[in-house]
Amino acid sequence: LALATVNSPPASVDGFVREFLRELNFGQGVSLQGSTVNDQYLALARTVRHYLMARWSETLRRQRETQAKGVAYLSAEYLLGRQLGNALLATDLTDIVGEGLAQCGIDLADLRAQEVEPGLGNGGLGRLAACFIDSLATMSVPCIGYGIRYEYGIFRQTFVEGRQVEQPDSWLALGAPWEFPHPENARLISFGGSVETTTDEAGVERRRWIPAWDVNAVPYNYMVPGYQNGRVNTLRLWRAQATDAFDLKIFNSGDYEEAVRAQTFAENISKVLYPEDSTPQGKELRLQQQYFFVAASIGDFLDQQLPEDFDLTKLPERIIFQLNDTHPVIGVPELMRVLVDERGLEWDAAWAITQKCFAYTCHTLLPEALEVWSVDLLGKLLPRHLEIIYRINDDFLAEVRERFGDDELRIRRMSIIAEHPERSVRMAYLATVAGSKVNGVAALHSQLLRDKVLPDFDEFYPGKFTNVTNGITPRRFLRLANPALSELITDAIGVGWLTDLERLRGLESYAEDEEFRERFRDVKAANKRRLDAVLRERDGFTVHDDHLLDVMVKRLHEYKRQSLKLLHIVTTYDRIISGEVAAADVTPRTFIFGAKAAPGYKMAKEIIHLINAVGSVVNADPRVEDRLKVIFPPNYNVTLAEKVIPAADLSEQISLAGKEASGTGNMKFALNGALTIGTDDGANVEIRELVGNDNFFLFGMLEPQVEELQTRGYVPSSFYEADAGLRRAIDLISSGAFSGGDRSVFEPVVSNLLYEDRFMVLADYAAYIEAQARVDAAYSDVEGWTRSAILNVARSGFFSSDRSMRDYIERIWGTPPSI
Ligand code: 26W
Repeated sequence: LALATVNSPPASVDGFVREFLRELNFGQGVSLQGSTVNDQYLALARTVRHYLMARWSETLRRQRETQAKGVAYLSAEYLLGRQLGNALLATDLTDIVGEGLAQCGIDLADLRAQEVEPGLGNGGLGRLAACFIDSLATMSVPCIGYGIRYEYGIFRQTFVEGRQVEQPDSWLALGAPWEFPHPENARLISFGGSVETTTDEAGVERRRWIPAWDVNAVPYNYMVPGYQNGRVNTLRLWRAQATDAFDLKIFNSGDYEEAVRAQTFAENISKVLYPEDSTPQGKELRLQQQYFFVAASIGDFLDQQLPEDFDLTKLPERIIFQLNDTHPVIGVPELMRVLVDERGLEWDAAWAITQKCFAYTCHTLLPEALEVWSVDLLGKLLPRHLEIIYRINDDFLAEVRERFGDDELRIRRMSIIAEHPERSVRMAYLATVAGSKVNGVAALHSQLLRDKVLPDFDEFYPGKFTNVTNGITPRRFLRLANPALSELITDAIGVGWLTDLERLRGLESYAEDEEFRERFRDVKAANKRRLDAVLRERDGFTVHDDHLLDVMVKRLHEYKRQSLKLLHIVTTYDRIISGEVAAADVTPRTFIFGAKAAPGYKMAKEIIHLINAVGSVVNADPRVEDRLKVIFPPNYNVTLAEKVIPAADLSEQISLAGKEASGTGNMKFALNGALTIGTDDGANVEIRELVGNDNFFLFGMLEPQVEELQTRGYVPSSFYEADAGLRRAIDLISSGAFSGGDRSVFEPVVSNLLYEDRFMVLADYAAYIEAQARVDAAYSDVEGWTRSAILNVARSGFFSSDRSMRDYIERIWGTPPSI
């Protein structure tokens, strides 16, 4: 029996050193003297894994025993960030490991810096999934995360003459110490072919899918440790591998090249993350990816996680499949296919189960981001699934007819199948019809989802729509990213806040404490120096510690309005060089941008070029007297976020109202004591309500005003004509001042703003400039600013992803915490 349990190595410095050297010598195959930093990092990661192993196997054992209801989080993206620091925090081994490594002559920080983060996501949606699984593990909720083990994650961004150039992200190249591959548990995933009617033993006619080709889905398991609670959940990512049939071809056909091509074709499925953010690229490979991971995950759950004699009508008591946006929605017809075609259930029984087993989270409002798949493509790749979707739609529309009569307009509006511009499946509609609940990701977003995107469905399904405001894990984004602030907090309010973030309220009274304010400022200054050191080494940038640090980090998208931020910078610069203000009277500011553009998104790439161009000119102009600095470190990712956010004074959240579903960066900044300048959009609304108007710089049109202006007819050039400051800023860009006199370089950006401006940058310009003046005034009051910053921290407890998880449990999942 003793052999059945996994034992942890001793949690002592000696115990750790022994274990570490064993991994270095026998795992990595090197002596301490002969080891590289990478050897040491890999050995350390494996050693830390040992300490999590007993908890992991105990978690799995308890799950088998209790069969408690759990969550299967289905997400095409997980933007995890580095693992080592988080694993050390979860096991409380940071000090022991630091000391043990020091005895070996190694600096823990050097090994942490060696880790390449798994960037298996694009932005907000992928990072949210990572925060959620962290919170569920910490709250002891049974959860398995399912996704894709991309061989190449989000591209590495470089700049060549200020323009974005993408490089492959070979995150696996130096070893992957956190993963546990299980090729023996591979599952066969089929594609293509046709559907036949057959008669079963009972003489009943059944549809049967005869696929044309298949690939293996190989599971790779990753530990998801809870914070010092003895629990380790699982993240299971699937890798595509060619089946033996492909190998056989190599021998049989004699056409070696063709056989290898076929193998490459199959394995391409998990080769690379699609770097598009917010515009669905209707690519066949993308649909293959989606079906690949969802079919593997649902099959895995039914075959591996349930007892053999399980009564499938009880499935909703065991699992909820949470759909992270529409990417996994093909799971709906897949579960129907498995239940009806493979397990022999009647359609209605299967549908009753399916409707209880899925819930859908929508992460957008942009119409172009709502996924549709053409019926042609679906029919070619997944013919049986297409049939099932048609049947779901027929049944659904029959219900609509029953309620509303032959209201053909309504039927056409609500049909899961769109007829124009080509016949296609609206995945968000399918998810809404199939899901037990549909949620948006912030209060405003959920409201707009009901009112603007899916109003017919809201009317048809009372009670189906709900909100769960996003959250962020305080373990990574406060404790790990900002140890200095964490220590200050603990000194003030004691321990316990890290798993009960509302306790930060206890800091409110400290906002009035002069000595605390000074310590708080010291922390901010230290974080700026830390960022300075990182950026110097990484890109050669400096961060002045006497500058207001003004930060805009997020994907580059027109709706997020990096160009509005740019117009503010250009206006400030113009005021200096035109002599309107003395440089000495300008609040010294360093502007930091971080943003990747989808490789095919032209305008976004032009804006990146313009940011870099403005930066080069402003930074080098002696008239500015170093009071403005624009820095744009390439390849913004989770690792860099952890250094940038704790140093920030001002958080830029300036999307056009009604366009940003939630935002989560906004929460990270507030929690780390930055003040927000922001529109009334996404979760900004809730941030402002909580931190208070006095501690937030609100500006810009509200969503109804945006709507109104749109209907009235928006003419951006009229704002240009009417505002001298705006005119000067735009004219300065057009003049070639940032492009060596060449007026053509930024012409596309300028004419887009003047004649199109889909996201109303020019309409909000004046309000933004005015709000930035309020920022300058507030910043000059050092004590007042610090007070506001502390109140931002104290009042951000709501934005813990632990709270988001409690809301999901209560409103959607009904999964009680396990033991
Ligand atoms: C298929 C193409 C595609 C790819 C990504 C369509 C849509 C997306 C996502 C919806 C983009 C995304 O990441 N959305 C963001 O989700 C975050 C987490 O909920 C929110 O905080 C952001 O506001 C939202 O833009």
